Amino acid sequence: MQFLRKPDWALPEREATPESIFLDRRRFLMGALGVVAGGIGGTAFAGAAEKTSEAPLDRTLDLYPAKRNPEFTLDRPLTKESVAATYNNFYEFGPVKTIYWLAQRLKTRPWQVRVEGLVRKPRVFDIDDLIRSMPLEERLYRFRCVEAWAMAVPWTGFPLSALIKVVEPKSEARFVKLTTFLDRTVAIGQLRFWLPWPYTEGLTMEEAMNELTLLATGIYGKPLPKQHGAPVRLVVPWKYGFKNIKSIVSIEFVKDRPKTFWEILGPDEYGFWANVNPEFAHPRWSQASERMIGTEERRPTQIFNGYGKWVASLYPNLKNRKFFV
Ligand SMILES: Nc1nc2c(c(=O)[nH]1)N[C@H]1C(S)=C(S)[C@@H](COP(=O)(O)O)O[C@H]1N2
Ligand SMILES: [Mo]
Repeated sequence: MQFLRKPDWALPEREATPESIFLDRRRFLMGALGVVAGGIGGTAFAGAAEKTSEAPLDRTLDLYPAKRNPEFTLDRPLTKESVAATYNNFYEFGPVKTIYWLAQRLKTRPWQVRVEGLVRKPRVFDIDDLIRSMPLEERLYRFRCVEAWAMAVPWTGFPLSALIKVVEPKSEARFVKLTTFLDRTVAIGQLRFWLPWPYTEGLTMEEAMNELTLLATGIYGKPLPKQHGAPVRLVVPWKYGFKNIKSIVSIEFVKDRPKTFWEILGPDEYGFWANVNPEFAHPRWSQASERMIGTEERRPTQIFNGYGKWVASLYPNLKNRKFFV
């Protein structure tokens, strides 16, 4: 209960894990009992779970590594694969960074993604059929969590726009709402019943159609490990990390702006827009710089995480605070 004894600013950044402290403070306020993470049969990091089960195989293995798109280059070294794979946020499996072993409980085959709502051609895709029908490529992207840690990784995926074209949105569709799986028997974090499961996120149609917006199915030239959000997760590199929703089961086209998991919990801290901006401090910490995981190097944070060339035109008024919360 460190968060009751010390104010946040007194905690070293690595212990602070601000998003989880926020959740725990809320839990405290609501007077509920915490569910203690751990102890429930997680398997080894390598994902041994599949060995003994009847789960069908991933039918996409031959697609990796995909060809790298040279348009996207980095200004810093890649984060080490093992560092990125063992320092994660995936609250379905608990509010700490070391959930990779618990995430191995997730079964990612068979897996379906519903694409529905205000579209002419709604579809339910088998994940392997979906991935095989899309143009896979590798992109090196920076990634910036709202907690001020950062990484640089090679994602494999396809533009969300390619999928959007297949289902033909109607003109009334103004937002895209994305939803993560819900299964309390697998995801022990979802036993924290006072949180607004399933995890949801949203984008405007323009953001969803932007060339940077990826549905990632792989990382480091291989299919996504479960802790990174297998079998398919969103990657929007100009926004804070929490927008990058993992393990997606539904993509819905809607008229009204969806309320998202973090916006429900803390609208002043983790809002809908969440574009990276070093000049707009989080209510509880500065966003001026970031810490690269693995090397601990500190770097100045860039507006739109350095992706303004692709997205600045979506947000013409940079003084408008709302775009950065
Ligand atoms: N479903 C789901 N998606 C999620 C989260 C989560 O808790 N659940 N955490 C988000 C946050 S806060 C971050 S920083 C990134 C972390 O992605 P990584 O663990 O692959 O680095 O995932 C995002 N997507
Ligand atoms: Mo995050």
